[in-house]
Amino acid sequence: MGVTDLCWIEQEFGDIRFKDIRLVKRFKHILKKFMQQAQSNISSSFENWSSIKACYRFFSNTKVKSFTILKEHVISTIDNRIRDESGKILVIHDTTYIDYKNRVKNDSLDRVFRAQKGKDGSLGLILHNSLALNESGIPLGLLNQKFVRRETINHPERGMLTKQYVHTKPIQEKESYRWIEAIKDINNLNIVDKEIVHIADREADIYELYKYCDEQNVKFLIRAKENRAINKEKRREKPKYKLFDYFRSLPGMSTINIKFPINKDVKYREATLSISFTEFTLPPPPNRTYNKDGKELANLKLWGIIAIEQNPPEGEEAINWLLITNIKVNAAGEAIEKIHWYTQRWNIEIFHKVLKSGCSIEAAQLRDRERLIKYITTKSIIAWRIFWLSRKFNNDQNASCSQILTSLEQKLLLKRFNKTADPPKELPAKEAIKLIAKLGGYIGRNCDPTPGIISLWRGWTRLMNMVNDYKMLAGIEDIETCG
Ligand SMILES: [Mn+2]
Repeated sequence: MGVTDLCWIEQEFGDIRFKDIRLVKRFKHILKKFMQQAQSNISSSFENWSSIKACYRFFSNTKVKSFTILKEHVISTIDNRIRDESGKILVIHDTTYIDYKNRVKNDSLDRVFRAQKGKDGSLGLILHNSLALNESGIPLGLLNQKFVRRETINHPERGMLTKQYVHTKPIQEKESYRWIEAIKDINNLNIVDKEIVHIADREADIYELYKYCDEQNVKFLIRAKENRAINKEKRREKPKYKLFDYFRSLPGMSTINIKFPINKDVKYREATLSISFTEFTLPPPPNRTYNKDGKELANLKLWGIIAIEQNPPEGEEAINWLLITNIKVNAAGEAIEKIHWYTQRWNIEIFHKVLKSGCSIEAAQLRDRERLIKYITTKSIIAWRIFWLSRKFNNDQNASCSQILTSLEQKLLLKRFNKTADPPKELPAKEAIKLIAKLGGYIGRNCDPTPGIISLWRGWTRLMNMVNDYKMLAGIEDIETCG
């Protein structure tokens, strides 16, 4: 099975139903084209005007729902991939802001703010994703996706549209409720026999999220933001301990070395972390009230792990993480495991980069909110697939090249690098990935790390163009069959 033929699309979306059977066929064709031309927008993904028009018509058809597309991918993620995993499933949550500047002049989009003093932010969409990974960081698929609506008001002093301030509202009415809602939705999927851990950065440090997880026995690992009062016995008691001060005062219990990604030329940096952990109780924040937030405001029993970098290199910000979890941490090994999970959070940033730069969703020519959402949902599946491809076969020593490429694609790839035209049967997928990345600018000396996702998608696009040109010149029909 090759990646570019329809087989994976059949596997992933075999059961998808729109109200019209022709729409199913169209959808699969669009996916195939998007996969071949990941970086293109609609008009350059297709060869002729009628296909372009058909694609636009697909996204504007009211019978096509983004919900249907996502749901089918979520089911396949669970049934085809999560089921096969033996370890824990890490679900990483994060929000990305999709920017359409001010070229879309309608109020179906949201103000997404960039730091520009005295100017209204640009219009766009706020996308909250929940991506499932296994413990070695292979992305298994999306389990949830939300487009958050942002309420804006005219700020009286600044004289501009701004995010509405909502301190006085209950959590269900706040924008931050998305973090809890996503976890609830995933919990309601009832994925049985798998241990799921929800992971998020400091934005998700929300009492109600911890409370929901506590009530539902849902596991989480979240980085703390607020220096909350902890270990109080009575609600009105004057706090003796603050979260950060308390954990910083603990003696170091262990050290670990981690390698983690950074946004620089060198992709990774190593760090030695000193670790301490202990349990604590988290009372409801003082501004929660009976009327606004209900009466069940429990003291939660949680564990905290603090990881502080020893001797960070000059000019680098030292790692200083305080992670909160409702999974028991009684031994250094258990604390270290959680730190490793947290380093996997970075993968959602990579996913968002693939979606925005790799799949060019900000270059979409669509204007309407609903159409954009359907388009972005479709591209999200392509972004996941490319990401999955790069991870899955970088690690798997046994995978063969034919799991990713059709024989024609293999031949052209090898020819391009002056290798024998008949691929040896044992050419590993890992080598093919390297060659594809080389097409995209990866140097691939022995000392280089495995190829990054950027060179991979660039190389991927080039290879697909080579294949298309070859087919055109040789007069080969694009036959769409599977099996
Ligand atoms: Mn974030």
